[in-house]
Amino acid sequence: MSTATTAVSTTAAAPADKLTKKMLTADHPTWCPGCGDFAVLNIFYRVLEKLQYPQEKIVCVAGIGCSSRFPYFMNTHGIHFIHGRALPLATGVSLSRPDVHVFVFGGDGDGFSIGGNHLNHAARKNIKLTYVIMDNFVYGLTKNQTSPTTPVGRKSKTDPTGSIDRPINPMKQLLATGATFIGRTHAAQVKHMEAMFERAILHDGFSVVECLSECVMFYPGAFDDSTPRKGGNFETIDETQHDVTDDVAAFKLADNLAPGKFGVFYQVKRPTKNALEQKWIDDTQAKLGGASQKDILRKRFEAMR
Ligand SMILES: Cc1ncc(C[n+]2csc(CCOP(=O)(O)OP(=O)(O)O)c2C)c(N)n1
Ligand code: SF4
Ligand SMILES: [Mg+2]
Repeated sequence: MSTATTAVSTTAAAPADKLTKKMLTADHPTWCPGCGDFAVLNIFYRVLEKLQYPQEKIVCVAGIGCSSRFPYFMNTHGIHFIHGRALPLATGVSLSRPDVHVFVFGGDGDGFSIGGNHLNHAARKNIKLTYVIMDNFVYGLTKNQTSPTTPVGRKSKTDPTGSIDRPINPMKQLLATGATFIGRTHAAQVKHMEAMFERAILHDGFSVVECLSECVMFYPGAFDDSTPRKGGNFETIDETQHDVTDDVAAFKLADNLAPGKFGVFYQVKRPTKNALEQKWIDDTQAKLGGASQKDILRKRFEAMR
């Protein structure tokens, strides 16, 4: 696992080993006891154990935040990067290394606030990666500021009299980006979370899952209305009634966000930038009699002098 910002680790098991949770586990997570992020980590281990990707072919990238500490807890390649900048870095990894599986983790602030612009572009380009947004409706790491998903009226350090800004609607925002797989789940609903992660990972394109994950330290009870054991209602999308390829229907589904629906809002097939770019490289190389990528680049730079 990564031990320093921007360092990529190389600890990997022999490819023949069966991938287990023990092998995937790195540092002891430093989250507060009861933080929803623990369940996200555990389910991610479980899905990777099921998929059995070679350990050295897994890359976890994150920005900054409590949720963004994720790569430290994974014994895979990992990069803890700049706040809001995980996606551009992960884009580069995904495009340059077609052999690896790229995962991005972060919070609502990292993804929808400072990183919002990058989210648009990674999604519209349909970069092959899976992005899990651990949404706790607050900035946790910096100890309780209003985030883009904080409900109106909620008091925080930056809004001592209550937030006056309308929060974003994550599902509508994600639909507008052009992401080709959009799901929503809840850290307290582990079976559902597992199914969402697995479907997202198996999607060939930019897959993103918003996962409600309670910050027990600064926003306890934020998701009680969607937690049955606390009297809430966890309502899942019935895919016999909802056509996941219909973006207008997905927008309508996203109207109810308190507590909202859970499941796959949208999924379509569209060529990834990875595939399109590879074709362009292959065609160019064929046209230039099998020249190497390095030679093609060198020639291009010479022509620009
Ligand atoms: C460029 C930059 N701006 C601001 C910060 C301070 N900062 C660190 S994490 C964070 C927000 C974290 O909130 P979120 O992404 O929701 O993650 P959480 O801690 O809630 O999991 C902020 C504002 C920073 N590290 N870098
Ligand atoms: S501050 Fe909140 S989000 Fe951060 S580790 Fe603690 S409970 Fe989790
Ligand atoms: Mg947050």
